[in-house]
Amino acid sequence: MNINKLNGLKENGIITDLHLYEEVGSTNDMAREFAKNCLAKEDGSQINELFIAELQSSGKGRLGRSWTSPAGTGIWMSLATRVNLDGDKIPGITLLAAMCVARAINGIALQIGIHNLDVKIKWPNDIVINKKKVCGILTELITDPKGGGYVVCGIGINVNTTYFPNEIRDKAASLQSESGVEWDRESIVASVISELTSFIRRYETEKSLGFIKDEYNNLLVSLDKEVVLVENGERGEETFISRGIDETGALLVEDSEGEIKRIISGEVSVRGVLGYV
Ligand code: BT5
Repeated sequence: MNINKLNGLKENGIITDLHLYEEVGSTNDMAREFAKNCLAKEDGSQINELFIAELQSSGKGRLGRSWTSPAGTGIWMSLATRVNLDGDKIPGITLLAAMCVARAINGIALQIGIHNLDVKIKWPNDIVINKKKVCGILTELITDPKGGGYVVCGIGINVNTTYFPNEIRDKAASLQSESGVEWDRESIVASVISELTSFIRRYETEKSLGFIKDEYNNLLVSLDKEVVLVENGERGEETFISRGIDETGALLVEDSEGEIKRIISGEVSVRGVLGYV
């Protein structure tokens, strides 16, 4: 990662500081430590601090899962920012981040002359290309007892990765594997972070995801398709039709009687009837 190409983020006031590491356990853990210190010192109301690593030795997924983060080929980054939002609004930040990643990939693809990349969002926290996962997002909250707190939004993007371990080979992909060309990691970081910081500020004011809803739903891999629900690792028998998110970020699914059920991220996940997507 070329730090000089990222200095603009700081010079333009988009982030307050950038921490770039060769190797860490997890950038989310670095960002959490930082946020906890700010909280202890009651010092950080304007914080937008970015942590990036070339390699994560224990990258984290959700629910104790791990995130494969080999050296130099991907973007492993976490944004720590103070938010004035209640806890139930925090999962919405994952949806904002997914939207920013999808936009960044699509925008840069056009600039470099790629017109047919099938970039989709798999609610709530994955970006897929050709139905394979290229990005995962892990949002955590460090609560302030006085209200709000710090959000750590961790984003992992497989950019120029060409080798995946056996466990994820069938479902993982990278921008390079799906487009056949190398991508500039710094341009993606700059695009995602400048948009994400402004989306988070807007979400804080509006307390609703209404401003991304339509565009998000257009990018949704499952929209108007059959899905099954997975609860505590168990695939349900019943099939539903995915109808996209509402303003709160819940996924609406319709059963065979036409009844709509709201799925809150974190409680249940959604799979295509034939597998992961
Ligand atoms: C996620 O969890 O997708 C959240 C991943 C967040 C990673 C970022 S990197 C920067 C920051 N620092 C961290 O420590 N984490 C964040 P989940 O939905 O639970 O998916 C995890 C599952 O994705 C694993 O169980 C694997 O099946 C699969 N997986 C692991 N590594 C992958 C990779 N590099 N590409 C695609 N799939 C992967």
